[in-house]
Amino acid sequence: MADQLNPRRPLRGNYSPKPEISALLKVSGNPINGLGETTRRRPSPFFWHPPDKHPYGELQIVARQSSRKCPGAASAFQAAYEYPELIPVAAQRNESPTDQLAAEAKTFALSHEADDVGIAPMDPLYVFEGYTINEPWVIVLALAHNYERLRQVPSDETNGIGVSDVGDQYARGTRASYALANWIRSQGYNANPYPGPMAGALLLIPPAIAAGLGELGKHGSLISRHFGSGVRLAGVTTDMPLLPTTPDCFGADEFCKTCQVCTRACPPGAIAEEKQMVRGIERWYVDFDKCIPYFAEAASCGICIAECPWTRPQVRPKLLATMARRLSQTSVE
Ligand code: B12
Ligand code: SF4
Ligand code: SF4
Repeated sequence: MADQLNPRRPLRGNYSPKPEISALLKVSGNPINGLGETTRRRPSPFFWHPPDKHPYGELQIVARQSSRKCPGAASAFQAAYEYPELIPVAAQRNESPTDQLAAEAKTFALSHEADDVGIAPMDPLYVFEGYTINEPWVIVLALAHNYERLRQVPSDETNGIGVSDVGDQYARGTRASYALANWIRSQGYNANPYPGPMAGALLLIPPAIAAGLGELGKHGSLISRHFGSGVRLAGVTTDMPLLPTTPDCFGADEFCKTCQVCTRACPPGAIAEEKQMVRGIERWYVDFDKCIPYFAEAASCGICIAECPWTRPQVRPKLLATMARRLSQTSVE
């Protein structure tokens, strides 16, 4: 098993946070996330927002330092923060029909580093409290990880390959989202990019699910039929008239109900076995208070997305076939 092969990975139950890290977790993150709340509301600004917007500024600094000290990671993340200039919106509009504009935007994204692309109407519930997004459409881009690199997480001073791949994919997300925003601007419409690694105004997983890029997994990340959980997201909001893409339910949510790979692999045991009520929606949930100390100590961790069976290129096609069979049987019954 990967757990035993990877000397940097403590087994579940063998990890306890360093006291100096625990001391920095002064407020529980789960009430901020709305755990147990039955009414729908926008997400509160949280980790990876400016430190004056949340109570985890010091933990954020520790987390950043712990990833950057790994070989190769500092330059990989640096590239993710190299934001190109945004060009002014052209005076002349591309007045092509909506379906053609949507097709052109997708083609542009796919030829500028995006590995998958989807479109969803903007929903205020995607926007963090205290921020405003005026554009009516969100285009979500998927950037696939290199599995052989990702599976080497967690990283440390002896091996920075996994976290460097995280930085590399964020850098692709920055380039891809800025390129698409600039292309849309060149067509006479407004557009704004939302790349990682900082959170920005836009929560990315819900619009990605609505746009058909995948399903929410038990580990709290999106699972794509093409890349499993080994995928980063970036967004572009725009007033270019577009058409939505449809959600993609290929059986990941159903599979998670009986799979326990991530719950067992997560060293602090942060991944809940059952769905929880969070801001008015019953869904998979990760306990922030348990995840964040290990995340901060272990160079952004990432074990859950690397270990998910859907992420393994040899396993994914078999799971897709099994779940397609299972879903078709359920729909017949
Ligand atoms: C803050 C943040 C974190 C925080 C807190 C996460 C948390 N869940 O509490 C920390 C630092 C712990 C973290 C860790 C990780 N993160 Co993070 N994180 C973010 C960030 C910047 C904002 C998300 C946030 O504020 N969450 C806090 C609240 C809002 O969380 P929540 O209510 O539980 O909602 C989460 C999900 O349940 C879902 N969700 C929310 N509302 C709804 C509604 C519906 C209907 C559904 C179905 C789902 C859903 O989306 C939220 C994503 O965390 C996003 C980027 C972005 N702008 O969205 C990346 C992001 C979610 N992280 C990502 C990843 C991959 C990770 C890690 C694996 C680390 C790593 N090495 O890459 C771990 C996984 C931990 C985990 N299991 O959640 C990716 C996920 C990609 C994917 N395949 O889905 C994102 C999208 C970054 C990116 N640009 O690609 N992260
Ligand atoms: S990122 Fe968090 S939830 Fe995922 S395995 Fe690491 S500690 Fe667990
Ligand atoms: S490891 Fe298993 S339970 Fe966890 S997200 Fe992947 S499929 Fe779902």
